[in-house]
Amino acid sequence: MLIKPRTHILIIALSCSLFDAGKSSAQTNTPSLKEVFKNDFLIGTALNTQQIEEKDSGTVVLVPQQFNAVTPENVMKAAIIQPGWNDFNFKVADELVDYAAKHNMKVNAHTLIWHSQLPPFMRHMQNADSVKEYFQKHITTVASRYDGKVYSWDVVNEALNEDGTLRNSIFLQKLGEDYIVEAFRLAQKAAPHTKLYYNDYNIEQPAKRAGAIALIKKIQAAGVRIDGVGIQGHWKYNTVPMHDIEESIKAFAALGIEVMFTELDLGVLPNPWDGKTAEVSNTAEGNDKMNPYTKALPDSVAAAQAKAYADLFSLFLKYNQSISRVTFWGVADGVSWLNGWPIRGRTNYPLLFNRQYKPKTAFYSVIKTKEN
Ligand code: 9MR
Repeated sequence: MLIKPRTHILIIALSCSLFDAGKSSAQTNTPSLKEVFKNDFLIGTALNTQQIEEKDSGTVVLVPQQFNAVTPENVMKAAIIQPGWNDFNFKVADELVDYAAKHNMKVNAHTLIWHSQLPPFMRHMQNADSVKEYFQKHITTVASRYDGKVYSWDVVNEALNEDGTLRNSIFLQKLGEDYIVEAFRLAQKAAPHTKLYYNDYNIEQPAKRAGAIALIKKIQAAGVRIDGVGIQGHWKYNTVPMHDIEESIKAFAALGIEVMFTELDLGVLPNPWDGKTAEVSNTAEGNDKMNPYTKALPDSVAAAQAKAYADLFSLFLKYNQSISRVTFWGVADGVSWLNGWPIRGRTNYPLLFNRQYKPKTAFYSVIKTKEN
C-alpha cells in the first residue's frame, strides 16, 4: 500500500504521541509526595477551575498521584461564590467536592471572610447593619452547605497588618474588633463537623506573629472553636526566614492548635521593592532585569531553590507532631500566580513541578529529606 507523505507525517505524529503517553504512564515510577510524607502531614495543592474540572491534561494524573489535600485557588472566595446578595454560585465548588471525594482527598475550603475579592455589591457598603447581615448570611449559607463535605475552612484570611494590629478592612470598620471571634462563632454553628482555621502571610514574623497569637487566644477565651493556623509561606528561595518559621511553629503549637503551611511557594524572581531594583523597573533594561529567566531556570538557581525546599521540609519533619498539612500554592510553575504578580507576564519557577508538569530538582530534594 502506498502511503501518501501527509499520512506518513500523521503516523509519525501519532506514534510520537503514543510514545509520550507511554512516557507519562512510566511517570508512575516518580515518587509520590503524599506517600512519602503519609505519616508526617497531608500534602496539598491549590487547584484552579481547569484542574478541578480535569480539563488540564498535565494535572489529571499528577494531582491524585502526588496530593491528598486540595484548596480551591479562587472558586470559593466571596466574589465568586456569592456574586449578588441573593445570588450564590456553587457550581465549581461542588465539582471540587466531588473531585476530592473521588480521589480520596481532603478539601480545605478557602475562604469565608477576607477583605479582598469581595463581591462588588458589598465593597462600598456604608450601612453597618447591612454589612452585619451580609456577614451572617455569607458565613451561614456557605459553611452549612459544605459541612461534612469539606474537611476544613479558612474562616478568616489575612486580618492582620505587619505590625500585628488589625487590618482596617470593611469588617473592622463596620463590625468592630470582635468580628473575627464572631466569624468563628458563626462558622462553628454552621459547620460543626468542619475544622476551622485562621490563615495569613508573614505571621512567622515576630510582630505579626504576636498579633496572630493574641487573636487566637481571644477566640479561645471567648469559648469559640479554632482548630488551627495557616502560615501561608510565600517566600523567596534565597531569603526563607528559617529561624522565624521554627519559632512560629513552636509558639502556635503551644496554643494547642494545628499548624499548617497553606500556600507554599519559593519564587526566584526579583521584586520591585528588593533594594535598588525598584528604580530601574520601569525601563526596558529594568524589565529584562526583572524577568531574567524567560528561557530556563539556571542550574545554580535550581540548586539553591532545591536546597531551600530541603531545609524547609527538614524543619517540617522535625515538627511533624505539630504540623498537620503542607500545601503548595499551585501544581506547577506555569500556572503559579507568581507569573503575574507583582509584575505581569513574567516567568517564575516557584513550585516542585516544571511547566511540563515534570518533577524538578527541588522535588527530589524534598523527597530526599525523608531518607536522611
Ligand atoms: O492565587 C490567587 C490568584 O489567582 C488570585 O488572582 C488572587 C486574588 O487576590 O489570589 C491568589 O491567592 C491568594 C490567596 O487567596 C490568599 N493569600 C495570597 C494568595 C496569593 O495572592
